[in-house]
Amino acid sequence: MSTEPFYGADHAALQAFDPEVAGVLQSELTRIRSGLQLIASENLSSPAVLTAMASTLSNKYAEGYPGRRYYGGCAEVDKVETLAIDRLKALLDADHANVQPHSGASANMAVYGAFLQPGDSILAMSLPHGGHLTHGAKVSFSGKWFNPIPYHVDPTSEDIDYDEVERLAKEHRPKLIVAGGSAIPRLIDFARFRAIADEIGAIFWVDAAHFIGLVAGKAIPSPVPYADVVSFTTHKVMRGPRSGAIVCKEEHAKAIDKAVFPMMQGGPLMHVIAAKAVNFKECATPEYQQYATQVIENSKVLAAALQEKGIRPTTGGTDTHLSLLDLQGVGVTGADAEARCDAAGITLNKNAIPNDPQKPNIASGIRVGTPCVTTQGMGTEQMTVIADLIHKAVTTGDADPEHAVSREVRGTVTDLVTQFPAYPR
Ligand code: DSN
Repeated sequence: MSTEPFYGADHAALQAFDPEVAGVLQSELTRIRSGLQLIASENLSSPAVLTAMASTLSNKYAEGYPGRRYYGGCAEVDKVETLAIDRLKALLDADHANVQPHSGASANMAVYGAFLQPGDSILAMSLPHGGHLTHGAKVSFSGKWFNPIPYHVDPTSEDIDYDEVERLAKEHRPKLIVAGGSAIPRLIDFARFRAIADEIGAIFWVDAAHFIGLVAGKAIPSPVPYADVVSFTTHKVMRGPRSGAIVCKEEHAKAIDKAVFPMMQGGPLMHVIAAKAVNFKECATPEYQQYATQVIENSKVLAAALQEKGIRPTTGGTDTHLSLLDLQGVGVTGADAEARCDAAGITLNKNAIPNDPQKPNIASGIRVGTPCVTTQGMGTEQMTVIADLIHKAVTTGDADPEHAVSREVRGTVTDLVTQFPAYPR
């Protein structure tokens, strides 16, 4: 193989030509390095993944699929897409994979395109109870073009109310049932969903965007044996490029491929597909599997330590990379907590909790995830320190970065990220 460097990621050229944009790239890296990143849906992808994205594959038009493209010159990108498909199928033990979705929302749109007609009903988790915008929210295409029937969490357990799912399924007989969302801390009972879908002859779709990285790392059970189709993003726990993908049963392969292209998308982003191929290779390593297990262990310790301090994790804890924390007990809103943490060098997001009395842009909760800090090498010992810092910032801090508590917490954050750097120099 040639050792000639391929073009891309030429920092000096960018700095010379466009110092304004180069400056933003540099200061974003500084932001990442200098604080704690606890947003559950973010991660720090590897230099190998970033390099594939900063490559000449970005130039290539390749509508179609490997071996059947609408453009010439696709021999090289065919190789990379085939690698990505084969690696993903092996990683998830799936019949069929489509690696072209540009994002999670694009992947989900293709699922609708493959199985539904406008006006069809879907049964999906309510957004304020932990679902996702693309699962029927009124402001999304999914709520405008389809008829969503929302299911909720049980008021006592705060976990999915499976009895309600079954009742609504029998009552409304939706064409499609979706499991998954953006703020579900517990494992999902895929077998129960499958049984409910089978009772009414519905398609069972799992939106695994949040947790597919844990499945890939063999840290939690897989939805693949149960679901007709599984859509996901590749940049959350999975740590790949900012993108999406779909796996499905062989019988749905044609419908999914046609729905991704030409129904919902045009030219695939071949540089991002190359980065997905790199990421899927990373996910198959023992190091990745260790990391996936550690993400959950860290998440459990962080949630338990916050609970001890009076910040209550909904459902009583977590089985995954995220916890959803109810701040009503400490009398602080999600919006204030987010701002106070931000001022103290801790990035997380306000989040509605089930039956939240606040509006979504204020919210009564925060969502906290451990993918980034685990990528940086932090373990359970650091999680108890982070719980102290969150508690201090939330309950006694201020949105002003110059406030004494912001400064004090930021000092400890600096110590942590110095010991466990993001993108070490
Ligand atoms: N915005 C993503 C999240 O934070 O969970 C979901 O699309």
